[in-house]
Amino acid sequence: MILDPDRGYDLIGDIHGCAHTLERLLSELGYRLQGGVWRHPGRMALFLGDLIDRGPRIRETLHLVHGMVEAGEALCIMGNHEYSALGWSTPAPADSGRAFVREHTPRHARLLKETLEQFEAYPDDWRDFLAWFYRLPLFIDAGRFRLVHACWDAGLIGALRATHPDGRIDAAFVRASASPASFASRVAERLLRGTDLPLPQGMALTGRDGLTRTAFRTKFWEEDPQTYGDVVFQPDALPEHVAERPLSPAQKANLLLYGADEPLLFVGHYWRRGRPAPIRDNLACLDYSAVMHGKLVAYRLDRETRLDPDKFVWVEVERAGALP
Ligand SMILES: [Mn+2]
Repeated sequence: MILDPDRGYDLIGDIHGCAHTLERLLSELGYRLQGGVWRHPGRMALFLGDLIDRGPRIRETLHLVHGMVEAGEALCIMGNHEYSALGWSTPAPADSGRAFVREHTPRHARLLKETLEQFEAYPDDWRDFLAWFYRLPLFIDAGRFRLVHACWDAGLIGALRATHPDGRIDAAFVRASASPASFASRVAERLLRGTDLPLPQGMALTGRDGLTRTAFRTKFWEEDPQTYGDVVFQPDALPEHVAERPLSPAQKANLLLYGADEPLLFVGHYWRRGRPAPIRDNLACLDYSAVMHGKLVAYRLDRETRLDPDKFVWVEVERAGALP
């Protein structure tokens, strides 16, 4: 996808239903509500996915972003939460042993709970947005910069492009992903959830989001890592004895490396904390846990080919009822 080189771009991380915070951020960036759509005279917003789930104004968020995309004021890629909503709503193939692509377990239900509740009185609206999720590409490659929700895997993206040149998937793709070994499942997992490693045998960690996991999220850009601690990339630290564990040769061989000389890459997904900054001068994560009372973060991209630490803009999310 080739974007207009004369336009500036504002990349925006995971919103998760924080529509008021998004309005504050857009306002801060100089966008104004005109004719029902947020617009900027010379810039375009690029959303990194995960518009839904967890937050208080999911429906408003979808209307806002959808309105901007329809008006040509924004583009939006798919996050793992939109993909999960499609999987939840899509019957699985008969031979898969599942009823739905994303099984209706209590854990999955909990993640989608706020979304389904907020759309309970608007079933047609929800059906329209599910259809719209298929319009959201899994990645955007604009040449000098790239967007993906969690992880740029050049091999899988190359293969996906052969069948889905614009990065948009369809219901057949989602149905195929009911089988964990399928190409569709590998693409969705890798691009939208990133890379991970299993925790040592029998170990499970409970994250800030209250979910218990037997794997931890890993970096896909580390040159020559030696230990688990060198590759961990998530808000919850590994216990020291796990962080010190050496990576096996097989684990090292399986790690991805997004090179320091590749185009600028923007991701969301990782629940970062602290002051927004580049990870490396060609890599930024813009998810700073807005829905967990963190920050909603944007990066203002112009013509630069290396990220500028001074071009991050953010709004703090205030706790409801907190004193000013
Ligand atoms: Mn997210």
